[in-house]
Amino acid sequence: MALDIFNTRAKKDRLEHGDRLPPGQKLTDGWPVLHYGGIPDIDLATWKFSIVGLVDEEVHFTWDEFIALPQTTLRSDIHCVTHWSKFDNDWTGVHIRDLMSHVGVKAEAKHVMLHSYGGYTTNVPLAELVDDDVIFAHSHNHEPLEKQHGWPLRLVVPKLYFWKSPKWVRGMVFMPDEKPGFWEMYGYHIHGDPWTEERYS
Ligand SMILES: Nc1nc2c(c(=O)[nH]1)N[C@H]1C(S)=C(S)[C@@H](COP(=O)(O)O)O[C@H]1N2
Ligand SMILES: [Mo]
Repeated sequence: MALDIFNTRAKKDRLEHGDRLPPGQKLTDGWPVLHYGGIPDIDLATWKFSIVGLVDEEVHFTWDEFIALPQTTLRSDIHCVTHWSKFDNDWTGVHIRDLMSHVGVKAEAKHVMLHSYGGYTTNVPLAELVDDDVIFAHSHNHEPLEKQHGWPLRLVVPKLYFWKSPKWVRGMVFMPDEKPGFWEMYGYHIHGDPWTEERYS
């Protein structure tokens, strides 16, 4: 009876971590692999990262150029729309602000479409992308990313559901308006805030 409240892992996790675990989430010990389609073949020798759209000048990085940018490690929690969360992930790579110092963004730009090798896309508001907690990561918990988790580079936007953190990321397009990416076109929420459960629309 009194223990009924412990009858699901989600309720128990929420009691123990309520301030840190968004509603409807439960903690996972491992790290699930989730993506649509196959793992793209990527060659660092031809890898390119492109910044286009509403920018003063397009910017392109080779792998060597990208990896020469200042390196940062940030710790954050993962919240996946399929109800698992994973605390305390150390991501190492290039902070969004260190990348954006190389980009002149036009005043009309308000949203960004992230593009990945393999064709995946996802949209993020500019103000939530260029923010303290956002990093382009090549390593997780001090080990290079495994292919299945986005090697050589993935974006991490921890304040949004994890589908907004594209693996195998290859560039971004600055846009005036909010436009849906891949999952957003198939019914996922256009914004994806885990704290207000913006899961599906
Ligand atoms: N390129 C790409 N990135 C992607 C996806 C995808 O299908 N393709 N899936 C997203 C979804 S729905 C989730 S939950 C996370 C899963 O990341 P993980 O496999 O490292 O846990 O990646 C996101 N990034
Ligand atoms: Mo997901």
